[in-house]
Amino acid sequence: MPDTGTTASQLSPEVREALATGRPVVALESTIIAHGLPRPRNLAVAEELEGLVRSGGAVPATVAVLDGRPRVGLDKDELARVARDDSVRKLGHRDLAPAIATGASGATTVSATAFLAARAGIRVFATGGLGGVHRGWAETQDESADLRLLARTRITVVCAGVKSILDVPATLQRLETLGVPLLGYGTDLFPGFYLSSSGEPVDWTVRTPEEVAAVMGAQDALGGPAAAIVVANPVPEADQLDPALHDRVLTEALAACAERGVSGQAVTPFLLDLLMRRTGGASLEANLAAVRGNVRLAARIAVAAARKNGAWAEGARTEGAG
Ligand code: PSU
Ligand code: MN
Repeated sequence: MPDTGTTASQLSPEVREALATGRPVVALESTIIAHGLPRPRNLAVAEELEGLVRSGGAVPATVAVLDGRPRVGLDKDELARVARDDSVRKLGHRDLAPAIATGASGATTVSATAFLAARAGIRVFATGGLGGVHRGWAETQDESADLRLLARTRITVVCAGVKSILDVPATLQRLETLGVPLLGYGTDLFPGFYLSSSGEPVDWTVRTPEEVAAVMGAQDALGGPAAAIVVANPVPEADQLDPALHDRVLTEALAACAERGVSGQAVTPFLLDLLMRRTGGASLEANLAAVRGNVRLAARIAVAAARKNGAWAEGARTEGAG
């Protein structure tokens, strides 16, 4: 292969084969595994999420950087390493080059995962909640790199909105300013991550995976600069965190964060962990319910998009190498 001056990601054989034959693939991020969920449950969840993609008829591609090499699709041992190894860092898009150059290992956030997945040719990506504009932005200027990266990356991201620890209206405004299409899935209210609704309206509502695939097709046909499509899929009401408990504990957690001077990359993991402990684990269950729903929906969207592209016929489907 000619040296183009770029570091190619290493695709797992199964993901490579699926992409070459037009089979549906769903990218999964690894920061939620390494830094967003408690051990040892995180590994069980990582495996469960890959299983949900498979039962939806798609191939899972968990993304991470291992020993300085971007990886798209991990085997069982590699997934376990991401879940258990203390030296696994948190890598946003801007951290990729330093991690590669120094041979570091890290879990990828939404920004780094979307970048690597899109570059590998993957069209659909599932996560829990996007990063966004933090409360108190006027003092800290803390806005997740997720937003700007999604504004220039062609990938469809299925999420339960943005994390409710954020300033949700400000984040919605940023998505509008940055030109990122936003679709409510089965709802005209923007989901609230742990909660089914944030109370904020969305302009566009879709109700089936085929409708999402149609938006993807229209965006492709339109051309122009690449942008993501955000599909905001609410956690079912039965699985949401009790809203009163959510509001009370979140206020406490935000105060603790400010008091201890937590900043930068540490803010999101700190808040998610404190919420989990202060809700007796209830926020974790709501988070997991949201992620599971997003992963299932992402698989259905990937299948609908692959069908639409016609390159993939279920009848001709071969079982992958994994
Ligand atoms: N969704 C979850 N849990 C998480 C995250 C998303 O349910 O831990 C992660 C994602 O990787 C997202 C990151 O990109 O949190 C945002 O971190 P920050 O605010 O530092 O950009
Ligand atoms: Mn941040």
